[in-house]
Amino acid sequence: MLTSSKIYVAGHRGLVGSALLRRLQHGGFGNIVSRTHAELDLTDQRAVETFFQTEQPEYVFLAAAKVGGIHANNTYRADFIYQNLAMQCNIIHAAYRHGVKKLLFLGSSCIYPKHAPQPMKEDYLLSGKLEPTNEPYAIAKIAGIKMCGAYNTQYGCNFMSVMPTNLYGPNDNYDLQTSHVIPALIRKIHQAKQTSNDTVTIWGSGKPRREFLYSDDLADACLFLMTRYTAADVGEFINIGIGQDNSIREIATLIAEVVGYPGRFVYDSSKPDGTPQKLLDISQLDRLGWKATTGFKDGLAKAYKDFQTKL
Ligand code: GFB
Repeated sequence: MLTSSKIYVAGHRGLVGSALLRRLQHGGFGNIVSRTHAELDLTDQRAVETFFQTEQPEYVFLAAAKVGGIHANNTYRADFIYQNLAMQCNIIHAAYRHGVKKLLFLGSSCIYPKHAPQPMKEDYLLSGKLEPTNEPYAIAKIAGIKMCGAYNTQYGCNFMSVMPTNLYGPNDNYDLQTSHVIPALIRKIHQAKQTSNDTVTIWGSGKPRREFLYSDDLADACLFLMTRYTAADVGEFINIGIGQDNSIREIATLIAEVVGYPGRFVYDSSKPDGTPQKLLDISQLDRLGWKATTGFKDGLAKAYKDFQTKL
């Protein structure tokens, strides 16, 4: 991939896509194309085909997805499976038809079985039952991995799949009903501090463990893989994470420190815990020579700053 290459970032306004855009611009890549949702509906096959026909991108980052936290995944089950399957089908097929040189497909660590041994190695895929709260989303992401693999085998494409762990960073979704845990807790804890409320409610037991990667680190890893490796080098897909996790209770405590909130937490057991632990085995990525650089507390402080700019 050259700095003059034509690169399409699908989903450039989201948490991952916006980080990719920043990273590409920082790396001197100046020929980037993107479209907002209003300009191009990625679930519309004909519109996607016309876009590829007109723009002829050489490289594609497929970061467009219908995403959300545990409650959104569990509530909008049809939207999560339909929209994700449709978007990725349309983009991957159009990338093949228009001779895209390399495509990077972003999945999620929820593709692994609910009770997979920890840390989760790439070859644990499809070795057990999925977590029910996000099964439709996970099935769509598994289909994306398999689709990239099938196009590589049958048509000689170079479509690489990466599985990031849970993410956080600028441009996150702070809506309490649909967001992931970090933006939700940033908002709840900030509001409790502003209103001098001495408790904050945490969904579930606070015991599940999650690994969190800062979105700019993910973008850096994607660029590292895209510029140095082929899909064949990477295998079916590769995990991207930091190799460490924390309980939700510990994460809430860290956020309270960042925000400067002295109150305590109460737990709402009517809300689901989801997967008990999601920690990725990152030895493959480690062998290729990439490591995350943002410390968790620094990343949380940056995310809190981003939230404050949105107030
Ligand atoms: O981030 P989160 O929604 O997604 O929740 P998952 C992680 C954990 O935090 C769960 C708890 O145990 C939640 O019950 N939690 C505590 C909260 N308080 C809150 C809160 O106020 N809001 C939210 N959202 N959670 C998603 C999947 O699973 O992770 C997706 O549904 C995707 O498919 C994504 O894979 C990365 O980690 O449980």
